[in-house]
Amino acid sequence: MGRLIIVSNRTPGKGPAAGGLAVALRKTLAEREGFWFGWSGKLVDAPSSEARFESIDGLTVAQIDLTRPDHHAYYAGFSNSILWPSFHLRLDLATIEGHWYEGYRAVNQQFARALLPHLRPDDIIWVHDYHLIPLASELRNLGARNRIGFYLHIPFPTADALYAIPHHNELMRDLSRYDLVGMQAKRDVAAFTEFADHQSPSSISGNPLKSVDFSRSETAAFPIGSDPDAFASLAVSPAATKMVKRVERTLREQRLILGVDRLDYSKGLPQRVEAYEKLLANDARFRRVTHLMQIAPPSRDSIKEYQETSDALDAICGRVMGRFAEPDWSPLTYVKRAYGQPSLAGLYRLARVGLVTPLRDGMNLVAHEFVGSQDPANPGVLVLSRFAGAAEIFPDAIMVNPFDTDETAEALRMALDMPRQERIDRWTTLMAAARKYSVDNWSRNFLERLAPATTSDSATARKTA
Ligand code: ADQ
Repeated sequence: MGRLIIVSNRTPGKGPAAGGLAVALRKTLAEREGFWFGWSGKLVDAPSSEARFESIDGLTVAQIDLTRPDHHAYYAGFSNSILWPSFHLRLDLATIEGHWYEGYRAVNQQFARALLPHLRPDDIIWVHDYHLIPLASELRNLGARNRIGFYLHIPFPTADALYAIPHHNELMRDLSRYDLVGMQAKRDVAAFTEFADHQSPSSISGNPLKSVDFSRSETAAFPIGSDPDAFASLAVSPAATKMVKRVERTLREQRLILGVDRLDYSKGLPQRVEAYEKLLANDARFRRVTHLMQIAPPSRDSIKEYQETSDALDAICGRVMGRFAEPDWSPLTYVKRAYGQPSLAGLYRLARVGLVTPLRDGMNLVAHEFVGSQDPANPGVLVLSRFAGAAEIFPDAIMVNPFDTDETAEALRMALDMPRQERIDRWTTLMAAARKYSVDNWSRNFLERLAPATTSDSATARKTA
């Protein structure tokens, strides 16, 4: 069985892994030989061309350092000010500085040069996310002939949003150099296929661009998930119970509506609070008996658009407080910090409503984690954006258009009024879907498709056949 090399922008750090994804990939790596390759988090004037290997909590990690200017162009620049907003259809929030592409390309070349000397011919390489689209091209230019797969964690854009990205044709050519391109949802594969079938009309000079040949690359949807049964156990763990007790003391009889997100404009946070404001304005019966808790730790806060989202959220939370708070009742709590998974699991279980309303999202793991954490005898209700990849997995959630705050307010009303039996029926179907699309199945399915003969399951199957 070939080794597995996972490549992502950052490698997992010491201590308990923060996200389900890191836990799942760690588990995959623990089952076979290989290592995880990525940026160390260090910025230096003259990075070594050699990767540093170390063992972190039993996981072999190889890291390189970057220069500050390269990192800026690659990370805050091309990746997060061009690709992220464009792929989320927010061209209004993109900063198109074409020169960032050079830094983006340079960092991908640096990754490839540092990785190549450590590759064996039968290694399987699994590259993660939009920061590293050119990596297969760069490795292949240096002579690598390995099976290389790519997984896009964010949505694939519509063709015209893609055309707005500088060098989009080169990026698509880069994608065609992977053996397998995995996406979150059928919607993404459809958008990709539309691009592949009707490629770039013409260049500035009016000459048709040479179209990209995708015939050697396979593209398919591999929806990511969480470990719902692990969340079910976590939600009743001592650490979760401690958090639940703390919050229950302040909530008393109020029903909790919970949002948990990175502070990002794609998550629809101001619209969500506005929907809650409409719920309170439209129906006085929900005042004093409901409470919205939004947990949203800052992310990418060196980027202006993220600071603006944070300001917008501050403003609307302040407005709702000013409009509805009373000396002995506050309608919402807004917490700008990260919590460990046990605390989150406890809060998910305590919540009557999980409010997951991104404007656009690759998948949204919070939806999966919320479902996993519920009490089967008295579950909460998932209110879910139809523009999250999760909408394809969880059709039994209450589905909303997050741009339509009247509709979201109505969905909140329905969720808060929903009888217990209907909550149980809906949750039972949601939990079955969360189990079917677990993160373990996701990584197994992707690797099985990327390198059918080399995964442990198929090897065992062949031996026992
Ligand atoms: P994200 O945009 O980060 O991920 P999401 O899928 O919701 O979005 O994952 C967030 C993760 O961070 C969850 O595991 C959640 O528990 C955790 N988290 C959020 N807020 C937290 C807090 N306050 N404290 C601690 N942990 C918190 C990108 C894509 C998604 C895609 C994932 C995985 O944008 O669409 O689902 O990758 O592929």
